[in-house]
Amino acid sequence: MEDTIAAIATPYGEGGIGIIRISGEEAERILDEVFVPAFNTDDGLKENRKLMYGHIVDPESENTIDEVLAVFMKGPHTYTGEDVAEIDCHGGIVPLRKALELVYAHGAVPAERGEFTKRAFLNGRIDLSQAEAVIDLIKARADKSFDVAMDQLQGKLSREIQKIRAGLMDLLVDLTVNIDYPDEDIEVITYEAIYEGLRRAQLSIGRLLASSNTGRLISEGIKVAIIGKPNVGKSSLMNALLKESRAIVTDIPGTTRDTIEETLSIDGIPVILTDTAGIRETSDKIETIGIERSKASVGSADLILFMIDGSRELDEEDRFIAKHLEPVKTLIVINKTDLEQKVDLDDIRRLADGAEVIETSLADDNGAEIVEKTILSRVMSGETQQGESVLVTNARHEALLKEAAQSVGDALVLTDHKEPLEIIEIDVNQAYESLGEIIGESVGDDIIDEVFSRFCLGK
Ligand SMILES: Nc1nc2c(ncn2[C@@H]2O[C@H](COP(=O)(O)OP(=O)(O)OP(=O)(O)O)[C@@H](O)[C@H]2O)c(=O)[nH]1
Ligand SMILES: [Mg+2]
Repeated sequence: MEDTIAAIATPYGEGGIGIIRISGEEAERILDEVFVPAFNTDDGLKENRKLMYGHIVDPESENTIDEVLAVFMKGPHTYTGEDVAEIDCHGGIVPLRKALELVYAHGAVPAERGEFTKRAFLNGRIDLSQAEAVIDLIKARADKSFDVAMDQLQGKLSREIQKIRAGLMDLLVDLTVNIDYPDEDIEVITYEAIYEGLRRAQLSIGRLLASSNTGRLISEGIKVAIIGKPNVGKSSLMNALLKESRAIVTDIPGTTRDTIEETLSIDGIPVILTDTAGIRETSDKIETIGIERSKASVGSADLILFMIDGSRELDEEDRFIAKHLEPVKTLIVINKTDLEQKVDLDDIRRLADGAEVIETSLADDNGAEIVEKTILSRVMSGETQQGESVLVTNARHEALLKEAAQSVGDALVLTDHKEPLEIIEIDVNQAYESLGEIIGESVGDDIIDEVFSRFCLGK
């Protein structure tokens, strides 16, 4: 953290402005050297947080590099917690590169991915789960994904974790006192009290874990694959959900040859939708490859829309596909209900036992609505529907919560068996540590590096 770092903070390409961000002890000196204000102010550059108009000038050659606005912000009340300077250049590749090179020539070093946010974390301005929320916020593809990231950035998850940890810490203090000074005149902790404290932690951790499935889907998007034999209306459904004619639709079976992926938002939830080639026996080389891809997308999907043409009788092709689907991940969509129906609902239920079945007609303008509603209810299933609850969106957090739940569970069993306090204390401590890793207390450098490697440059 001794280096002063610099990077372009805006996306690569053309735009109104592009911003160079500098952070570290040398930020003020570097800005002073490369920036010439157009107007003399009494306080000069030292005037904190004042946006100044002027030019970036190479002091050696006296060449003007760009016409800019610049600001200096004294730490610690900055994004990184350090002294920060920002230069608003013209948003082109060349002015930004030239200005950045000059900044490097005057002593800054290139920032690594996420290094500004990493410094904010290391300087204690935000905790690790808040830092992770920053990148989720940037990558959010739909409104709800953004909302949960914003909640996390503002510390909603951190506070919940701290509350559980505080409860465990109370337990640890009581346990330690009773272990270390068993003969002293102090209040003796009862197994009942330990049990109660652990139970409370277990419930809170369980609530967070229960939200993680929904949380992940909201944050990363739910992967939905439309599967079925040829000509059942898969591409028609894709187009209806996207509200544009993205995929080719014809009455010729085998129209779609390759998988098509598009992202859309249903009520603020990102959905990554894949239309696939109809699965059937074929000798066509291209179609065969397409069908392989269809099968592959079954594996990676969170939800499979298995489409069946209601106007035709179930056949071997439908049965073959059904055999390869997991019922819990499958939603059977019987399409073409506007035509005379030849399928038998009971047959279909037998086809994929336990899978939910809906009926629709894409000949109808609102045909996709029932599909949208069902996808939504899948995402928002369970107890996580209340807007107020904290959602766990991150796989790292989920894994640590599971570890903590395991330790608390073990401690509960030991308490139940009235095992020695020393042994119980080990598990309670372990749970406390696992939860601490979520907010970045007691985490190793490798984990920190991994978290920030997901970031973009300049953030
Ligand atoms: N009557 C009626 N026709 C439909 C309905 N949905 C789709 N179709 C028609 O069915 C035919 C096949 O539709 P597609 O969407 O291309 O079917 P697909 O499943 O993508 O077919 P492949 O790409 O060949 O696997 C087209 O002529 C559609 O217009 C529906 O609900 N009712
Ligand atoms: Mg198609």
